[in-house]
Amino acid sequence: MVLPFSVIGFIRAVIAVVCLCSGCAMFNSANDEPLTMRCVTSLGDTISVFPRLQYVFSSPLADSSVAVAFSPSVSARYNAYLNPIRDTLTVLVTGALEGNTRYALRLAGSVMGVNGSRFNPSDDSTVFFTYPFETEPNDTRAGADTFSSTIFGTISEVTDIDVFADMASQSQAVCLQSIDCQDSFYVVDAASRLVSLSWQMKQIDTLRLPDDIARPLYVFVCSRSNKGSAGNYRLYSINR
Ligand SMILES: [Ca+2]
Repeated sequence: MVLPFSVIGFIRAVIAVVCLCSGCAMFNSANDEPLTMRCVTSLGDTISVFPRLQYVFSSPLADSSVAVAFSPSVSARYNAYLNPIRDTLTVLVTGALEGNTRYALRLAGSVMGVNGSRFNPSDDSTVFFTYPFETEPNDTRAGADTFSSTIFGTISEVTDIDVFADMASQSQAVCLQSIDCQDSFYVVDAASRLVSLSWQMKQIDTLRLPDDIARPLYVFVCSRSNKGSAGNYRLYSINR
């Protein structure tokens, strides 16, 4: 019997669909790989007390939200959110973690990828250490915090002042990185000489110190009063 051309075409199409579905099934079974979560933020030895950590999953998640858990537990404000295609988790800490502290961060519950595989909190965790954080009250020289390389702080209101004694004997510059704000600073040396920047509006302001500066130095961090800006910052020195 000779089948009409249109019937042969139909049969071929059915066979193609069956093969395609079969191929998909094989692909699915081959795709049953364990779901993994990889931290793509460079953690180094020590990180900010206001970290922004990002994790990439090996498969987009079926879940619409993900919770994380810090150990030790934190009272700082933070958000954990997925990107629109649900394959990247961002953990943004906007309050301050404890300074000089070792933290472990893991998922608070298991999540499932769209391929059906799961990632459990026990599967992996991120460990990091935080830089020092200011201790209030530190509004005067007498109550100054000390720092030798890096310290973080918060100008909590426009009238707040944070004073730090720079214990580094070789610092040639003092730098202030404003985080989501515009803080300001100036230096008073041991001979009560004021050293300040003529212009401060960058995210990172760098103040070069004169060679004859009298140590120890006191760094005064404050808000930019004419802008009314207050917020988080990183203070650090550059050594010779
Ligand atoms: Ca203060």
